[in-house]
Amino acid sequence: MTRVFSGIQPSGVPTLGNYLGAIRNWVPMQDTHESIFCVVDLHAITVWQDPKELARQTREMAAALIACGLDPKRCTLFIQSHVHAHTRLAWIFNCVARMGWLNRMTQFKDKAGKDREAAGTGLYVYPNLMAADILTYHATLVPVGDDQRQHLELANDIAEKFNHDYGVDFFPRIEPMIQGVAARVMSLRDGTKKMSKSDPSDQSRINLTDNHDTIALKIRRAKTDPEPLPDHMSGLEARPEARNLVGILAAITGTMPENVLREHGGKGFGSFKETLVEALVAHLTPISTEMTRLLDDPGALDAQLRLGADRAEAIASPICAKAEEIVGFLPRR
Ligand code: AQP
Repeated sequence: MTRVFSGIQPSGVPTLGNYLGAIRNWVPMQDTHESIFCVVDLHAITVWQDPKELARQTREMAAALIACGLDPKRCTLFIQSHVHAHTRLAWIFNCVARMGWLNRMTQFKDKAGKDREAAGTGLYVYPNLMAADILTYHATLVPVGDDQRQHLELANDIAEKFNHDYGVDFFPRIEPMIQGVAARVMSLRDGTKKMSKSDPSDQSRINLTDNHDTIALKIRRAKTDPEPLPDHMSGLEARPEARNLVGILAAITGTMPENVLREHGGKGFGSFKETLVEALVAHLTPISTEMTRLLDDPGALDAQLRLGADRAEAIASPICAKAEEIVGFLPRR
C-alpha cells in the first residue's frame, strides 16, 4: 500500500485554505493508503511563536484534524517534535542540499520579507526539514496545497543527490498530490495573495473556529469588484477576488466553478455572498463543535497523540538509522 505523509503547522487556527487545499483531501486517503499525518511544530518555530500559544495551538491543531475526519485508529497522527528522526535526518539533508537550491524558494522570500539578513536560519532550511519529514517514512505520495509544489521538487532533488553521492538507491521519489478546485485559496482581502493563518489581518481568512456571525461579516466584507458575476469561466480572468469566491463555493459544495457560474452568472455579489455564507456555516459548524468537545478533554487527546508518535517512531527511526549508517556514522552500541 502506498505510504502517504503530510503535515500542517500549528502556527494559528487552521484556515479554510488549509482545509480545502489539504486537510479535506487527507480524510479519504485513510481508507486507501497507509496514511501518516503530523502537526509540524518544528516548522512553526521557523518564525517566532509565543511558547504558551504554541503548546495551545499544537493541541488545537490536532483537535482540528480529528474534527475534520482524521481518525487516529485509521491513520498515524502525531506531533513532529515527538519523533526525533525528523531532526536527525534534517541535519543530514542540511549537508546535502545546496544553497543555490534554497535561494530559489519563494516561500522563504515571502516569509523573510525585505530584511533577509534578519530572517532565522531555520526559515531558510525549512524545505530540508520538510524533505526529512517525508523521506524518514519512505513516503512516496504527499497531498498538499499548490503552494508546497516547489518544496516537494526540492525534496526530490535532495533524495536524488543523497542517493547519487552515497551510491545507493535508498530514498524513493516523491509524488505531490495537489487536488481540487481550491488547491490554492486566496486571501479575502487580496485575491493575489494566498489565504494564510499567520496573515496579520483576521479579515483575510475564514478560520475553522469562526462562528456564523464572524463568517457572515468576513464574507460580506470580502473584496470584490463592481461587475456582476460572469456566465463563463473566461469572465473570471483578471478578477482574482471573484474567481476565489467562486472557487470556494464550488469546493465547499462539491461542484465545479462552471456550475456555480451557471447558477449565479449575471447576479451581483450580494445574493452570491449570502449563499456562500450559508454553505460555509453548514460545513464548518460541525467541525468547530467537535473541536470544542475534543479540547474539553486534553488528557484523552494527548493519549491519542502519544500512540500516534509511538507508531510513527517505529517506522521513522529504522529508516533514519539506515541513512546515518550510509553516511558513515558509527552506531551507538
Ligand atoms: N491558501 C491555501 N490554499 C490551499 N492550501 C493551502 N495550504 C496552506 N494555505 C493554503 C496547505 O495547507 C497545508 C498545511 O500548511 P502549513 O500549515 O504547513 O503551511 P503553510 O502552507 O505555510 O500554511 P499557512 O496557513 O500559510 O501557514 P503560515 O501562515 O503559518 O505560513 C499545506 O499542504 C499547504 O499547501
